[in-house]
Amino acid sequence: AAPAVHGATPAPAPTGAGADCTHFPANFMWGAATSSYQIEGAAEIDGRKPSIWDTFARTPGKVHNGDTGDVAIDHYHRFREDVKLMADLGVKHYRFSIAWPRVIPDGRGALNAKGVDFYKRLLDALQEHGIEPAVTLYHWDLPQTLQDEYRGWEDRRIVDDFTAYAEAMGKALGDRVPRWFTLNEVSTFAMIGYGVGYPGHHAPGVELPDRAALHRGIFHAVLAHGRGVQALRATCKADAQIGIAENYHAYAPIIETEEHIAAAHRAFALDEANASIIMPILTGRYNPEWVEKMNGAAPQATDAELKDIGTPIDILGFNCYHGGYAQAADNAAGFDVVPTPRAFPRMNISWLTVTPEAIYWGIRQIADVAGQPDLPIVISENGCADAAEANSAGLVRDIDRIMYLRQYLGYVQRAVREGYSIAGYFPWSLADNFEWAEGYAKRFGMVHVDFETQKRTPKLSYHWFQEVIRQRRVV
Ligand code: PSG
Repeated sequence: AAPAVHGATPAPAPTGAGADCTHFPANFMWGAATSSYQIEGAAEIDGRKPSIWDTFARTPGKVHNGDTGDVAIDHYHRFREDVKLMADLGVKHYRFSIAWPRVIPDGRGALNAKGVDFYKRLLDALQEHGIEPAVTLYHWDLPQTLQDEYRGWEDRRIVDDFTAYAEAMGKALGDRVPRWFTLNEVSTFAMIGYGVGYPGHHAPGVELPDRAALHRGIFHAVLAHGRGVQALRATCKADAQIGIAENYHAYAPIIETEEHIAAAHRAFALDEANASIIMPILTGRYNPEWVEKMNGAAPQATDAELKDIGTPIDILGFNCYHGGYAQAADNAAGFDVVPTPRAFPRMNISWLTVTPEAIYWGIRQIADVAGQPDLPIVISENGCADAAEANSAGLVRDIDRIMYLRQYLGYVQRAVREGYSIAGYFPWSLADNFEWAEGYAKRFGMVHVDFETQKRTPKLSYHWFQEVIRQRRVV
């Protein structure tokens, strides 16, 4: 046996409820996150119809290795085991999404009771373990029928169809779900999916829209969000927290001086995704400076539409993976975005630079720039792919993920310490899953999944996060 080492006892769980310099507050929400198409499988079971992702993934050449979500991690049949993994992890919150084409197979019209029943079984299992659900209505699996009929988000009709879907889910599940997110990452599915056709939130073979059409699509999404909030508000429990999960773009000042902080704040306000999505949602208006800069491509909204887009929300989900840097500059805009050097550290997937400050500045910019210092923010996603190998006992030692999460969580804690309104942290993801156009080649899970046998094995990061939750600090 190894000799005893003095001072090697792990810190005890904290006793007080409040946050101090080292501990997160006792009521801080620790969770895990997933999405329907990425985990459920059961693509043709119990009346589910295809989504645009089924179509995309089944089109040769679109997804790495020809992978699809047909089976994924078979969560549809194995959700009890997955809930047990969450319970053992120690999370009291779970963010998942509802597959629209499972519950309303053609996107509008009659509810598919068998599809709704699946989510009721899942809610039952969560309740048995004391885990609170946080439900996303739209995590990119648009019913294919709506894409075929009117090109999905590009058409105004999507607003009414999404609102009706939100109302139907509020009625079916609203008595049991305390937290809701309307949409996941408008900026990703619109600007990347519709804008450049990758990672493919666009029907195959359909021509990509021009910039003005792209912004009409984004406009439909933010309007659908606002109307969706109203529909949920009308159908859910009075104290339900309703919001959106968005990966708005955060900018860190190159150095923390007054002038660079001001420059980063301006970079945030004028960023094309922020100016067209999170800012109108939180302020009920478009920044006139941005509208002018867009030279006719910004959306035209009536006062009534602006009011709907800006419908007050109770919670903001911040999906944060990386961010940009800005500096004060002697130009008309007053700032420069500093390009991330090409050889910057990355987390095993091309776009994921290690920029942990972004999570702090993203929280702060909601307070300082969007003018919402009291809006509770939860980190609704944060995570990375790993390149770790298993030891002889089968334990994936993903110290790369732990290194990444430690740094980001440290900056979340800085925001807590400084009094910003940050209420929870949901790493992406509970388990390895279908990583969109990357298929199963990129693993974002704290639990390893053998995609052949569906065997789940907690990775080292799972044990690390368990200890973070127990000690309520970055360990
Ligand atoms: C987020 C950000 C970028 C690409 C993809 C995402 N980016 O900056 O280039 S997707 C986001 C999503 C979830 C994914 C996860 C990891 O909500 O479904 O699996 O992040 O990519």
